[in-house]
Amino acid sequence: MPVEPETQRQGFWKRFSNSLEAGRQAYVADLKEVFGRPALDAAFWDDLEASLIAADVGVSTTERVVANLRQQAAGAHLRSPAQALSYLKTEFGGELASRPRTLNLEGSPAVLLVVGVNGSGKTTTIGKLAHLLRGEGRRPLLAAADTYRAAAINQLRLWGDRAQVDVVANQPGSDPGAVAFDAVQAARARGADTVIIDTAGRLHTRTDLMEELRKVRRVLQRLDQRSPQETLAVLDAHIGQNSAQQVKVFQEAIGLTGLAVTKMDGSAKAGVVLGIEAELAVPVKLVGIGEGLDDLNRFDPEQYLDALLRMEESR
Ligand SMILES: Nc1nc2c(ncn2[C@@H]2O[C@H](COP(=O)(O)OP(=O)(O)OP(=O)(O)O)[C@@H](O)[C@H]2O)c(=O)[nH]1
Ligand SMILES: [Mg+2]
Repeated sequence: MPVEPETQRQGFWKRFSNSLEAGRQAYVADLKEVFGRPALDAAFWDDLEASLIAADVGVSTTERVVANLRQQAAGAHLRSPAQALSYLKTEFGGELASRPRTLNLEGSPAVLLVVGVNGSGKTTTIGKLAHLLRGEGRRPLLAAADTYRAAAINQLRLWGDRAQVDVVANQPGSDPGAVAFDAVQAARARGADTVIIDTAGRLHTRTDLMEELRKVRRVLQRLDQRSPQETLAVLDAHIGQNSAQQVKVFQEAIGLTGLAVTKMDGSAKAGVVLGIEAELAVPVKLVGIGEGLDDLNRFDPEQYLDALLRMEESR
């Protein structure tokens, strides 16, 4: 059967885009090579800037830090690419350290509301987070407030089994606010100290979705003024800087206390953390690097920068 011209074009551009992505990854890997060079010449500055942009640090953040570095070099404070690397780490490190990123778990129970667009990794992050917190001696309980699809409820139940935590759920189509309410009451009755609430993420019903999230928040606040202790937006690292727009929508609608960046494994856009934090001033609190129980951790600026800048002492 002959291939439709339209399909053929799409196939080509898809492959084109994939090949750019592969090229990007190879290029970012060269950051180490750039810092290993002998001199701070024009090629060094060009390649440093291009590598940071390719890693999705963001154009304005990249331009700002590279301009600072060049100023240091002009003033002879900085003489080699190796020194540039430690300056850069100090500069980024200072910015990351200025934002509080400890998870607020003070409440009985502490309530964590997890939001984000479709497929960003909310449910998976919640399962992994329950496991992480349990490992720290806490007693989490999950709330299946993504009630749009039966599959969503079942997926959360599966994670509940894996992480060995209870899941409070209702029928598909039921009111998400009611599920959140039930979960907090159940946590109090059962002595669970943390409630993690899964929510729906479909952007095509955006207005409804935001209204629904506001409603869930109102229900929680009626139970406890300080709740939810955390409202976390989950972002897919592959989407990179473009997810800043998504974050803004959630930030404006319900307010955010932190971000969880998922799928950092195999993403060429690991620099996204720096650009998004600089632009939106919402701290990244969690990072996900896979689909296994242990593939989530609290964000650690030091380890992150070592990995991103490919520092020699990277652990
Ligand atoms: N490689 C990788 N895959 C991940 C990670 N986190 C989530 N995923 C995968 O991404 C897909 C979507 O994850 P979900 O947790 O279902 O995302 P969601 O935001 O709950 O999706 P909806 O409920 O449909 O809005 C699944 O196939 C997950 O296994 C991660 O850190 N790394
Ligand atoms: Mg989900």
